[in-house]
Amino acid sequence: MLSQQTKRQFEKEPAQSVIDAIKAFVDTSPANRMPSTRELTIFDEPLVRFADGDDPIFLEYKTIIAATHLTPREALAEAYDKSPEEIPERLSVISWILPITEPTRKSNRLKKLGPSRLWSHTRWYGEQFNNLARQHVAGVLCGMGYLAVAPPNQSCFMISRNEKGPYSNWSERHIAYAAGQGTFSLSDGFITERGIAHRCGSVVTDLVLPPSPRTAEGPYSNCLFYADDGSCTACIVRCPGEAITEQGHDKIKCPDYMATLGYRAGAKDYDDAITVAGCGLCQTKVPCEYSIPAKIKKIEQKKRE
Ligand code: B12
Ligand code: SF4
Ligand code: SF4
Repeated sequence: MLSQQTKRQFEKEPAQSVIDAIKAFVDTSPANRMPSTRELTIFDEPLVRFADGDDPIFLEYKTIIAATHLTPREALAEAYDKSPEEIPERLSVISWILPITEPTRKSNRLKKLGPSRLWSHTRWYGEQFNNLARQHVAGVLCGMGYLAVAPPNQSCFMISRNEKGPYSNWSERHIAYAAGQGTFSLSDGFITERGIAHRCGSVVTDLVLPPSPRTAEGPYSNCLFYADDGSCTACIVRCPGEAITEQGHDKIKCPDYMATLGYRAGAKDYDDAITVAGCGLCQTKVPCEYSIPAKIKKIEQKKRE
């Protein structure tokens, strides 16, 4: 139950209240703790931004990703068993980025064949926390009387496969792109102000929130390979599965390599409960791990001029 004071604050400053609610959850939830070492958190303070639910980019995703990719309106309609036309006129999408903490990044940087124990725990327990965050954010909004849904937590969420590899009907990196959180990259990873080593989440609601500006020049402009004429290929060298080349990320080789990890990296590194260990070597010990390298390079160039 939300207190009257929380409700009043929410009505007065909806955007700030949503940001505060997500940050407070990340800060205080016991689920954002490494089960192996409770003193370590899994994620740092999140980045929170908003997209207009009817931004035309969501229709473009039906061509860029697949015809099955849901628009925010379709996702909300599915959840409430309504037709998209019955859904209120204005919708917003909340996108958050959960930066992975330093001890986990540091441990993964040392790895060459498969993820560190902390990274695999971030993939497994961190995603369980992310699911709770999705439920929490949707729950707070519903508690305020708004419609709200986290599509990945719904039965309509699907992961399919085509000749390029797996893809979903709600891609949270594409949602983050729509909300101006950053851009894609040579490795496919999503580069934000806090770098590429993160997980992301999202909720659709009919609470009207101000869309965050999308300032990136294009869908790959934060990556040095595209922004600086191929000057960086660090993720190609870093990938033990030979899944990244100058042509991009191979979504068949990558999961095939990850499937062999128990054997290559030593199953003892991961808990028995973990069935997906992840990998993410391409997200650590690379110039985009912490920040937007293309932006830093531009600043350095300006200083020299
Ligand atoms: C299926 C899946 C996979 C598959 C396929 C990945 C992929 N590239 O799609 C496999 C098994 C390979 C995989 C691996 C990993 N995954 Co994964 N995976 C997903 C999942 C469930 C769906 C992704 C999806 O729908 N992709 C759709 C396809 C089309 O996306 P895409 O190929 O990247 O898109 C390209 C084109 O669209 C292109 N593009 C072309 N034209 C245009 C034009 C415009 C305007 C735009 C915007 C884009 C665009 O841009 C993209 C990049 O090239 C998401 C969770 C979710 N619901 O989103 C997590 C997710 C993508 N995975 C994640 C992670 C962390 C990983 C791993 C690091 C494993 C780990 N945890 O250790 C690796 C990293 C692999 C890599 N180099 O990216 C994170 C990504 C966070 C980040 N930092 O980028 C996600 C978002 C999970 C989460 N909720 O945080 N994953
Ligand atoms: S390591 Fe370099 S090329 Fe690879 S994604 Fe990061 S910036 Fe782009
Ligand atoms: S592309 Fe896949 S196999 Fe290669 S480093 Fe990244 S997560 Fe690992």
